[in-house]
Amino acid sequence: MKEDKYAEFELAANTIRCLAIDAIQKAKSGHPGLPMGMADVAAMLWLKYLRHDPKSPDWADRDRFVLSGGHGSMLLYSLLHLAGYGLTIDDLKQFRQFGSLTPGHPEYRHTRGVETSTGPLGQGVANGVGMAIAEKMLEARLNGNAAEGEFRPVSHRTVVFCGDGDLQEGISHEACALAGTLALDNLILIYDSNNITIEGSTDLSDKTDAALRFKAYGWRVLEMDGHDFGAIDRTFRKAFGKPCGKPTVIIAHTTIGKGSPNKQGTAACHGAPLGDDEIRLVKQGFGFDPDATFSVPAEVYAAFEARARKMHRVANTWKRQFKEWRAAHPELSAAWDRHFSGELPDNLESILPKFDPAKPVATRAASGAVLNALAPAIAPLIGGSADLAPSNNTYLKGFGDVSASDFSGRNLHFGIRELGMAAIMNGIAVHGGFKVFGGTFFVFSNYCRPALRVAAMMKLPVVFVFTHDSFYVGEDGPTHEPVEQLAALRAMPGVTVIRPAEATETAAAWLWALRKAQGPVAILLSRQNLEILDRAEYPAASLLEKGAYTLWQTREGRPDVIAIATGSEVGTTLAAAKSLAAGGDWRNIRVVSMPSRELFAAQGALYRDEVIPAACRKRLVVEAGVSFGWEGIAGPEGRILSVEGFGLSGTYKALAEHFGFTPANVAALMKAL
Ligand SMILES: Cc1ncc(C[n+]2csc(CCOP(=O)(O)OP(=O)(O)O)c2C)c(N)n1
Ligand SMILES: [Mg+2]
Repeated sequence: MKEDKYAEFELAANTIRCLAIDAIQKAKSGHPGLPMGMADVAAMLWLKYLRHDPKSPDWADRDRFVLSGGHGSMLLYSLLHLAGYGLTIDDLKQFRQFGSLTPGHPEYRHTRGVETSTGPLGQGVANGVGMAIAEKMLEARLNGNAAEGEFRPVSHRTVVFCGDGDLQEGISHEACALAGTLALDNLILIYDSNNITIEGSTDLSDKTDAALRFKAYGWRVLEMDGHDFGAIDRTFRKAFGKPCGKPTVIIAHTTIGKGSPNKQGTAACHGAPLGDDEIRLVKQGFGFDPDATFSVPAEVYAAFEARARKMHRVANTWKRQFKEWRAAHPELSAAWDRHFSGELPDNLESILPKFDPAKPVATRAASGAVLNALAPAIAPLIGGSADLAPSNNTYLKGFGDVSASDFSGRNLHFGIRELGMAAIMNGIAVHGGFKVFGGTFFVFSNYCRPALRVAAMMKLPVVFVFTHDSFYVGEDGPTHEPVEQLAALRAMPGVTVIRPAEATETAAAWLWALRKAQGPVAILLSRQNLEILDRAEYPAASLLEKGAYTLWQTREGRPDVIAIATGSEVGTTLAAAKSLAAGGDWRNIRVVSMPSRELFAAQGALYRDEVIPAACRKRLVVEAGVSFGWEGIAGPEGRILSVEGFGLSGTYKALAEHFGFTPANVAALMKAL
């Protein structure tokens, strides 16, 4: 009897296993262990618990599903095929092939139903935490005071599959500790505890008691045999039942490669095709035709279709109730649109703070003023810092903190968890509803980098506020003074790096980041005060959008020398040029402010040649970082004033002298060209 009750799930799970191993065999590469090990859990989840509508993959209130171990992508593709997301058997046959909808690891916005790109282990877990945070924050904003049983437009969960690898990665600690602190009871993490990774048993490197670990984070810990359908069902009933005020981890004890008589339970099935003979044995073991490939029993399609029909009804009911809700709650309905339309007020320029040209200000402080001026007008704008808000000036004053007891605030306290922060930002961004920023010292952008890379790949318009952007940090010394970070960020495709010269460019940088960015933006800001450019005297700061512009020139006409600077070096370079002109130097010196190399590179050749004419070969580049990457702009006769080693400890004035970042030295370099 017991078996009969779950026969449908077992058949579905075995079908998933066979689709996965057939596709991997055909591709001659891939990872069968995870799909086979998690097939039972996945079948139960997708056939009975996950609330989603394959017919409307963008349904705002769907449960989010993340496969953090992206190497097990065939599990997800098999599920997407069976569930009716439009992925065909032919697509599965193209697994890992050029241009297919079934690439090696799941790719966001490439395959319908994939909620986030996964592959770099651990990040999917943090993405899931970000999704759950976004959901909670939307609940607090949009559900009003709907009573128990009344329609609540935001009421979904995030379900994440993770493996040993995801939990060995440090990022899982960062994200899960925060999830526990925020009591994200809308988050369910299902741990594929098979005790196997690539090199063999996890005993080789990790004897952590996962249950104790998650208990210590403040999670609810459930455990189950991941191959006992009765146990899975019971555990899910609990996990998906009434929220318990904590995130839930389900430790699923599983066998990697379950169903493969000679390879299950060993690392052999982690990441290599099983081989034709073994696949035949697997199918025989399931009572399937060993000669049939990519075969799906009619009952399995029928089971998934029945679930899809039911979920379609659920989604349609939601949509109908949502319409009624909109009519009954015009204010909440307007709030919904503010969060989901992506539209910004068009009067943003007029609400920007006015900076007094007589009062130098650090660009980090200018950024804080800009953020705080914009925040009241842009409700979806939320963010925080990795414990450096007072230094990063990222706090939105008067808008409250996000905490376990109140998600209505707009300030996130990520804790000292830069990588976790970056991956959580990605989760918030893919979830939808918010425009998110995160801050830390620029030197620690290295800690954010793995998730920033995925943000760039996913083209997520997240904004990084990186302050203390050069050796001008001063006394904190070389561990805190970025030098190679600028070049490193610029090397990453799809990231827009903006290093404003002063306050007015800082405001322009934020406007660009909020309005136009199609991917991640890093705004690099100074610790030290910088002279403000009086825009009555200089060209408009909005020229920042072109990446570079002529800021000043000795006189009209063809320049003899072009000095190109970014960020805090613009002021130094301008002072140098002016001192030469005032001293009667005959040369026509042009000073170019280049806040963003990426934006400049995106301009047409005409504009680029207008700002930096090919004919003018006497060029000086001034930037407080390594010269790497500037050679093309400096040209064969140019010079680059840079910092090639790590910084030093001392007052920033002493360091500026030491490294030659003074108007006198810059003027001497201009002269020597
Ligand atoms: C950050 C990162 N490091 C390394 C890898 C390479 N890698 C892919 S899968 C894997 C082992 C994962 O083990 P586990 O999560 O237990 O998966 P299972 O073998 O159980 O399928 C490794 C090291 C990766 N994808 N991401
Ligand atoms: Mg494992």
